[in-house]
Amino acid sequence: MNIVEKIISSHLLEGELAAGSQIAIRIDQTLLQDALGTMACLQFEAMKMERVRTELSILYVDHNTLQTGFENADDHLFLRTFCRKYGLRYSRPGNGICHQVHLERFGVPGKTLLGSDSHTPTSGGLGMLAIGAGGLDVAVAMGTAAYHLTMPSVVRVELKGKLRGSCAAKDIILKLLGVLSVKGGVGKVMEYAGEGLDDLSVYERATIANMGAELGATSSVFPSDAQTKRFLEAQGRGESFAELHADADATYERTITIDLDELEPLVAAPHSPDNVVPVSALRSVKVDQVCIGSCTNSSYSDMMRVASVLKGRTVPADVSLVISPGSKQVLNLLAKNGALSDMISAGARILESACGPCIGMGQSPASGAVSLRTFNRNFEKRSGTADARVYLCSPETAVASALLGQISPLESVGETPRVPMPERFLVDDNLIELPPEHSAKSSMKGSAEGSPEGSMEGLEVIRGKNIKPFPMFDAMAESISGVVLIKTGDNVTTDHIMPGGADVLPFRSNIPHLAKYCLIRCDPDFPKNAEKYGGGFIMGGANYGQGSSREHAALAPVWMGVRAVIAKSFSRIHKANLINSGIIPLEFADPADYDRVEKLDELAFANIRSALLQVKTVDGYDRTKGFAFLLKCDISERERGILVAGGMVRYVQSGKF
Ligand code: MIC
Ligand code: SF4
Repeated sequence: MNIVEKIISSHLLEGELAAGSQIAIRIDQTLLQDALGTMACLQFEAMKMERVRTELSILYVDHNTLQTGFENADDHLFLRTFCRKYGLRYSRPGNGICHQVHLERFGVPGKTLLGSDSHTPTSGGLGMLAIGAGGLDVAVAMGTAAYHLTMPSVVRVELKGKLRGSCAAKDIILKLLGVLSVKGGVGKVMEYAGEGLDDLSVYERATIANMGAELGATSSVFPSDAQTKRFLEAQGRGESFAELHADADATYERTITIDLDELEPLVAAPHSPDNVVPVSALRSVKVDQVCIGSCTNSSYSDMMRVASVLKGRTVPADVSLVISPGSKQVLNLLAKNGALSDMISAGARILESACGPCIGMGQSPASGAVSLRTFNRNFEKRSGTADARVYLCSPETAVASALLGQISPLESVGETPRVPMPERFLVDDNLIELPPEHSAKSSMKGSAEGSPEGSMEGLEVIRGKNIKPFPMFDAMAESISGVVLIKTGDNVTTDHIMPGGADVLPFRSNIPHLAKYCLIRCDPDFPKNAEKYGGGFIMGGANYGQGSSREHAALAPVWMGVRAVIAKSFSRIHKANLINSGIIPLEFADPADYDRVEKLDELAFANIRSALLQVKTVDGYDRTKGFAFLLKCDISERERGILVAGGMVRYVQSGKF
């Protein structure tokens, strides 16, 4: 068996290990972050779940840390009191970015993790099967310790040779993105193997696993080996180590080989992570801003390499360099060993350990500026500046470019060796609050302490003004009709559908407010049209809904009366979010029909409810143009039940999972 099959078979609750079949697996750990967590917590309550039933469930406050009004602080209080009542750990603002902290403090080889953030697979860097999902799926997993998914196929990525010179782990995943594109991983788990792994630390592996999300992959997994053991021991968690390798006769859908000896430093140019070009081709591009951090590249090793390059130098006045270390642990180590002082002296602007500029929470670049970032997404407008040009690269390329004022490889500022991991990290979990029953009986050392039991009655969840109730939607009607409210091209991201940023993110439990921003990045008239026509349909191209796991990209449309999204194809998480929200995901049986149907055409789907329950195809009719067309609805039996019930909350309320 390969590693993925080993982990799935030891967690299998339903189904078989055949790629494409429907399975349910046991979930050991769940992760929520604040931006999606508020809604997930409201859904958990709406589904009348009583307690978390996993080995470990945790909520991190890392996205909404900018407090320009009462909203985010209200959310923090709600989340903290929710965690106390229902049995979750609570990672306070200041403790760091969810994926970085989870890797450091909770990831366990061979275990399963479901997180309400698309970069949850970061913990695959230490041999976990870590999957990103919508908040509703995570809420259900918190209450039942189960998750339903399609058994992915497994692609083996063989790393040959050794990372050299200016190259970094980021260049490995950028290389893969260049080869496979942002659609290339849909329905797959990337499993890494080969001699190149021997020299890759858990942090470097985590950078690669993190950006598997940009491939659209369900997850990315590394073996658990000597590097993993060293990392866990340095974190004071040696007892969590378990060796995990693929069997010699393991089979894969295919193998992709990357020769590390041949690799060169790479950059993803605007506006997509798969728009990959060599640094050498971009050397004349002047940079205005450089941002180092995010859940992809904010580890201790990343920061130390950056600090060692900055030491004794000054960033030129026409470049703004901002650095956000990924966790309290990392920031504290930099403070203790003097590296932070090297950064500050060079002119770097130090931000708190949080998502920050990656999600448009501050540091928006100047108009038309070039911003070079070590992040994982460079979708248009995500930085908060509509005409900024955002490039993605490694910390090595970022720091050299900051010093030289133009895109440059590390070698242009001299020889700088990779920084070894410390023997022992600074371990102190004082910013992780335990639910009351744990604080009484546990020491926080291990990560699997058994399900919390006992009633927490009397503990009050505090709901400030910013916390709005979860909106309920109707069950599916027998027949539906309406107009095509928008027609988009390929690869529309959830950032297009439901933008992030400082002005929108604080309202993540306020769907009516969020609806005003829905799809305006594609068509400013979308909210107006949805209101005018009383809802209708969204028409998308290929890979519709790629990117973030935010289910608000489904909840806002359903609130606006959208009953179906018709696309050439969907991203995995967004498709699940549509179903969980009661929106029908339909695909053109003949992609040529995409060209025939136009914006504002009136479409009718007679007896769609019955059709969905019996067959996998749906008949559509374009009343404006007078032609019939066929659509596919490729979903599982369970998903059909969820859809016709009017979404997951109603489905669970009716006694099903
Ligand atoms: C992102 O990187 O887009 C986010 C913000 O972390 C999202 C989650 C969200 O929308 O809250 C993600 O990646 O899933
Ligand atoms: Fe946060 Fe950015 Fe990572 Fe999303 S991608 S979790 S916004 S750091």
